[in-house]
Amino acid sequence: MATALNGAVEPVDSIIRTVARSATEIRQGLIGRRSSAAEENPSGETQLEADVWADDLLYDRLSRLEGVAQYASEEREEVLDCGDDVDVDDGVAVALDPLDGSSNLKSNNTMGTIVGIYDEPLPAPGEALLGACYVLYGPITTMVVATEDGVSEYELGGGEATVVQANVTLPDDPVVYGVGGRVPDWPPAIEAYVSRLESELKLRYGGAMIGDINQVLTYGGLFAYPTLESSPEGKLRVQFEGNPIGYILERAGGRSSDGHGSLLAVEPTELHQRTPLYVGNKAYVDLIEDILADA
Ligand code: AHM
Ligand code: MG
Repeated sequence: MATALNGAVEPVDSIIRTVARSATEIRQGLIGRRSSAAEENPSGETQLEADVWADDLLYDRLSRLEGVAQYASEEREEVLDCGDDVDVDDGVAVALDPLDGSSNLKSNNTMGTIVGIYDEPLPAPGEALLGACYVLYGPITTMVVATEDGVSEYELGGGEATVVQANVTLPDDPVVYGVGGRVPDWPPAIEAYVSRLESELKLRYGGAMIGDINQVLTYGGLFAYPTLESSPEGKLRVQFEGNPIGYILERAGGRSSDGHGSLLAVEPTELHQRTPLYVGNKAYVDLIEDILADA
């Protein structure tokens, strides 16, 4: 039997392995699926054919796995119950962003898949995560997996996940930053924060959080999609984006915040709830909390 990825126990290991296998297929299936679907997702964003297709594929694979009790995604209104005999209290719930940053598909740029595995019914706080992972569809396909044991990076190919780095930790000497939203929409506190970031770090912003997060994990630094004048809750969603990414960055030795405390401590009341998000090296996450506390 194969060794568990990053020490994950069942059903977390099966879920992560299934995502890894599906990723190669998803990458291939993006060809010809770059146009808009007729629908909007529950956050009011236009879906691409690829968003809907990847969501269906992952639902099909993950909902069959033993121990998976619930499936939810950024592309569906409601939580789906899986199987007839899996009690939500006994099984796990998976929450996915099937194609994060899919607006990058038109210009053929980086995208990702994000997965959070919770041991509580959805919507659930990040503190209920048993593990999380993301796939990065870059020049090569990689996967970053976090469990209680820490964080590992894998290369995906030929149906195999090959470890390229075990014990991934954020570099101590941060290099890059990326902050979402338009400058005229940034509250004064965010403008002040970004001024500090740009005086000390190098800008890397690609329009897909997973690409930018992988830059932060590789070089150290800070990624934020902050509170905006037009949207105080920012853009990103707690269940599908904030919690899994916060969990991964915290397990890698960094911090996550909604501007006031760890993302993992947010108690969600709605499945598609949004949150401002600040993740990366501790000093820069502490800094935004200090600036917002004084604002
Ligand atoms: P999506 O999940 O619908 O693709 O939206 C999330 C994405 C993030 O990956 C990225 O950080 C952000 O939206 C980019 O937004 P913007 O186009 O405002 O820069
Ligand atoms: Mg997303």
